Amino acid sequence: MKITAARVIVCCPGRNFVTLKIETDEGVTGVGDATLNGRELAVASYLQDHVAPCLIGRDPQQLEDIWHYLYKGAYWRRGPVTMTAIAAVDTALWDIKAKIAGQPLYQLLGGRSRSAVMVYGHATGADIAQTVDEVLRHQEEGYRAIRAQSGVPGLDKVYGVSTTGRMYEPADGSVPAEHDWDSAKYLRHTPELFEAVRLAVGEETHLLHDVHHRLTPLEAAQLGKSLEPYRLFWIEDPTEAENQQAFALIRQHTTTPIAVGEVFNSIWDCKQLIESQLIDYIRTTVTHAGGITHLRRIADLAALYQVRTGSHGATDLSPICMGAALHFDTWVPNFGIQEYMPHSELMLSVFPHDWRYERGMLYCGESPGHGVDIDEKLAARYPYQRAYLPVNRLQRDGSLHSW
Ligand code: GCO
Ligand code: MG
Repeated sequence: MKITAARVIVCCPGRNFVTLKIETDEGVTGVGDATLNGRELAVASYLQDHVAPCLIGRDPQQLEDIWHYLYKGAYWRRGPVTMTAIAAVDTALWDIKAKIAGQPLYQLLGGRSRSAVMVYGHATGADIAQTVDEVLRHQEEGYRAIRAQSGVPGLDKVYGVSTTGRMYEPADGSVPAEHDWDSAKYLRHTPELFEAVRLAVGEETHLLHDVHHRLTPLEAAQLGKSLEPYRLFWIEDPTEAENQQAFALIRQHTTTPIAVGEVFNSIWDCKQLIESQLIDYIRTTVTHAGGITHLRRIADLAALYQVRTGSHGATDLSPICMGAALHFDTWVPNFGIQEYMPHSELMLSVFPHDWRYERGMLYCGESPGHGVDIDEKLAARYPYQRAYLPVNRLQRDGSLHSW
């Protein structure tokens, strides 16, 4: 069997998605997600101009060799653009391999470790009262784990809080929007939020929170300590993670569990965090961390240190990523939780899929492959529209801060 084409499809059915479709001389095809929010066309070009010509004529079944060919063969290693492109190829090739075997993908990984995948949903509100209402609505809908974010008094636009009343979708505009930030205001507000939320939901529901890289290590330690009475499932990205050692300081001061890794793209980004047991959950995804082949290496390393998976699952990852992630989650022994931000009906119709959500759990399908495809005709009706993630500035003097 030989690869005959590798085509990049860029579409915007409400938000941008980049998809790679690999075709073979025997008619079997596979798809992979290559969406890197706000930098979509860089990955599209990487795939189209540099990767696709090297794939033609190769045996699609040799996906391990192709992974290393693309990783070592580029000479320039790692980075979000490269690793997202490699991930798309890897996901499409796993799809093809499983279709050839006539098996759902999780069977090729080692089979089923669980009957369903526990997810967390997003509850956001402009203030504490609205957030509590949203958390209760999610609880009634069957969610067992809920992420709570709320507006902060004195701050205009805050990460995770929708300004339109619709689902939160941060990428927008012909140039990046500007948000403002003040860590002291946030640190005063967040324990009050979780006191109210915990009181309202009772003890059984898991609660999560995303700090979005905004605190210093010491501030993050203060936050973790102040949230201990409310027994969170995790705080996510409490500080920037380039310096992995920084997490040691947070760890010394708090037992609130920590999740990191949605912006990581390789095992090297989290090696020290995992080996020194500085985190509890690793959030790397199929799409941004080199595909199933590389994510499996990360999960296996994590298992040695009792770190569990908690894959990123925002709407900027396409329904293809979700399909592949659910096969991975169904197999991976050290599964923790899966993020779930539902896509719109339109987005879902562009990506026909066999996975489904039911009362707080996601289920991968049983059809051969990862179970997701792209309707190219429909996708062609929604051309790319430039959109950026916001930038963030300190309220006190306008200095640029992590968003
Ligand atoms: C999350 C994330 C997202 C990111 C987004 C960036 O935990 O879901 O932080 O909301 O901000 O994926 O593209
Ligand atoms: Mg996050």
